[in-house]
Amino acid sequence: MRIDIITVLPEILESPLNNSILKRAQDRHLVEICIHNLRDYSSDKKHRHVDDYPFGGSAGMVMQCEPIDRAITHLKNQRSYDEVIFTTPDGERFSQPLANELSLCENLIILCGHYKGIDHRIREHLITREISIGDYVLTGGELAAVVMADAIIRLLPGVISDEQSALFDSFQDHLLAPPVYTRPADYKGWKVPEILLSGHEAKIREWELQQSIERTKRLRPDLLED
Ligand code: 6GU
Repeated sequence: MRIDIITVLPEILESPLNNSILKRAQDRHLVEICIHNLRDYSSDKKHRHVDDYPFGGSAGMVMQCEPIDRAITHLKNQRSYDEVIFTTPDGERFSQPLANELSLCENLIILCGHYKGIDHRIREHLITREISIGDYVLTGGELAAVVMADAIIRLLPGVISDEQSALFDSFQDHLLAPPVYTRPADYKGWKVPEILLSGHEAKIREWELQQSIERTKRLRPDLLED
């Protein structure tokens, strides 16, 4: 998979995408992440501006068509893309099923929203999918792009060491994960549940499932309604 991210703030994306599991995934060529500075596509060679005042006189600045069109066209001339995603609080809600779906794509563009918004003609003509990560407003779409890229990349085959582990995630089966424990079995009198020390494999799996169901009923009953 290849993910191209277009942003005015490349620095925000660098660290989270170039550490730990996402870094290793790139080193092992399981994913290619390319970050593009939108200002490189500005026709204003001196100030490299990419935004302008909105028509109609409202407050704030709006990202212009031209730099975005040039950036996206430049990428599309090199390969075909499954989706051109725009991160925006008024988009479709990001979720595990959507991460699963996007993880099957070959090439993705993510355009990070900023300022007051982007010229609506970009959304009409170039964007294929508008996605929000939740009902709250961030200063920009960069953190949302990182969240989406992380959720998608960890699903790619080989990215997570235990190939099975993504299948057992909370949400994949509409259940929260059971609690986990490690040594020591008794820490200051705080004891690990007996069953986990018993060695009865089948009983332990049954206990974990019961824990998952109980935690889901108590903490996220909405997950069981679907
Ligand atoms: Cl994608 N962008 C911004 N600016 N705020 C958000 C968001 C995106 N998703 C939730 N809040």
